[in-house]
Amino acid sequence: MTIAVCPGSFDPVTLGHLDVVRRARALFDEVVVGVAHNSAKQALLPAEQRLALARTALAGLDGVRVELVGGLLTDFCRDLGAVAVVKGLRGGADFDHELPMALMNRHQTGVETVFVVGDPALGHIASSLVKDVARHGGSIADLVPDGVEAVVRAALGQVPA
Ligand code: COD
Repeated sequence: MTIAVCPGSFDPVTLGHLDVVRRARALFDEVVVGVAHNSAKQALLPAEQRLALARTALAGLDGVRVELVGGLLTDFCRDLGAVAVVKGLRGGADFDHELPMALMNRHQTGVETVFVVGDPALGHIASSLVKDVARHGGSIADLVPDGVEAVVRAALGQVPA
């Protein structure tokens, strides 16, 4: 039984994330989606809301569950017995950003990072851009799973929660 962890901020979960999780699940017996805090980013949605949205979006995907990452990602992986971290790549900039983390994580506990290339049709989707589009009044309906747009708009103060 091989377990992999798909970590992210999921602020909010997008169709790009779902693509990465599905690709990870095709490689590993179980995928644990880890909703983490990115210290380099100020989150729009609180962790519990990011967790709930990711759980709803991934409900029904066999062999996939969603949990909060409390401390270090490597401790989370070790506690689960995960053999790999799976990250998605949209291009070279993603790889440059991810490589130092992959090296640091392997240095800490030996956990490997597996990179999957995302669907290029979703390569324009990033949570930060999704929030920018919503913030300026654009539609994000075709970028995020059902139910996410309303939560983002409420968090931005555009509609009642
Ligand atoms: N196509 C392909 N991949 C995609 C797409 C898309 N359209 N959208 C997102 N992804 C991938 C990203 O490349 C990333 O791999 C993953 O999905 C998650 O993305 P985000 O934006 O939700 O999450 P990030 O990038 O903010 O990552 C947050 C983490 C906290 C998980 C990350 O910073 C991390 O792994 N940190 C390590 C924490 C730690 O323990 N640090 C100490 C040692 S380094």
